[in-house]
Amino acid sequence: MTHPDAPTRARVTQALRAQRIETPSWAYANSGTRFKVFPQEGVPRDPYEKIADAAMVHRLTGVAPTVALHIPWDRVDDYADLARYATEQGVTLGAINANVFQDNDYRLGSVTNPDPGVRRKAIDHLLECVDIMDRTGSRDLKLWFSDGTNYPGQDDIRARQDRLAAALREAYDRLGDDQRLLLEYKLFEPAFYATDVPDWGTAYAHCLELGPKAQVVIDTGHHAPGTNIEFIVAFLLRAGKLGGFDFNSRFYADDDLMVGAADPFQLFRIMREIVGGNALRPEAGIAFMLDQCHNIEPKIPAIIRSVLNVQEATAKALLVDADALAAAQRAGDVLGANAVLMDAYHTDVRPLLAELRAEAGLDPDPIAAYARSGYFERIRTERAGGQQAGWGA
Ligand code: LRH
Ligand code: MN
Repeated sequence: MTHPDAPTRARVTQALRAQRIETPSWAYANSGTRFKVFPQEGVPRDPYEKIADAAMVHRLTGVAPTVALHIPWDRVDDYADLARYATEQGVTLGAINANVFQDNDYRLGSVTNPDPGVRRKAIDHLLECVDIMDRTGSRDLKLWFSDGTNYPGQDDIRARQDRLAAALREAYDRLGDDQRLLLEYKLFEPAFYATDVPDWGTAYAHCLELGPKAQVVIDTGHHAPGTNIEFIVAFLLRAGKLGGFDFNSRFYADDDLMVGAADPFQLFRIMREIVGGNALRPEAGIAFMLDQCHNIEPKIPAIIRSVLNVQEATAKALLVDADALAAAQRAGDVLGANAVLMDAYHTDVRPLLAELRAEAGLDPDPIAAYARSGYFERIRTERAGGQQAGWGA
């Protein structure tokens, strides 16, 4: 499809203008692998500087108005002041990510730990995160548990599920009316035998048990190779249990690379299910978040590139001729139906997105605009001293 007709262009551009992508505070900070964390110049030293960088991404892209926080990496004395600062910068604070995967006490698990004292400590952290949400005005409590075992027999799989369910119940019951609990699953790592929330089915079952304010987060790097993620998207959307995404991409495991970098066709297929399920609009309540680590590449340009990758996949998904697709599917026209999808996928949507940015008063090329802005040179100088932020692992 070379140039969409006027009605199609109007429908597509209206949807793209309403798109909202949340960037993660930790992607602006130092990160790495167990082998090495390579520090970079200009990296933020505190949550305020992380928010300033996120605000720069929003100023250049126009579609990244919220920043996810991670506790304790983003712990501050005054969360209301942090929220005020974010607003001043033109963004707001998004999901609050709990962290029960870095304390020595959690060697054998956090909320699933055999020791009730350790479980209590972990649950109290989840409750503290809801207190923080009350002060930041955040809607989502995002929970990922590294909990699991490394050897068969190490612990009782069913007993750990009972402990997990009890902890989730306590956190869920603490939520306010407009707050949600988003449960993230991951196949393995750091546990290498059994992870307590390993897949979408386990997360879905726990969210069903909890209630309407509990939904599943799909981290695109958390599946076994070959997993059809768009099937999971379609299934959870249909069930009203898809709360959001942690977007990134991978060639092998949880590589946390830029979304769309390793498999842009997969991202297109995922966004196709979102568009097909009429779930792109903000009112549908899906949190489109990035969860990435820029271990060797410059962080802010990488996040801008990632936002653009999501926009491009979304634009292609919106260009799918839904009527032609439905007709081919009804007719059992296998190749015809696939061709309709591929036609949209092979459409170069970059000119359309560049026009959209220009219409919004933004530079058509945010990456070039960032390079010309002098922002990096400024933060490199301003942030020369002090302790750079990171995962503290
Ligand atoms: C776990 C995970 C989770 C976060 C962390 C930063 O791999 O995807 O979403 O808490 O990364
Ligand atoms: Mn994640």
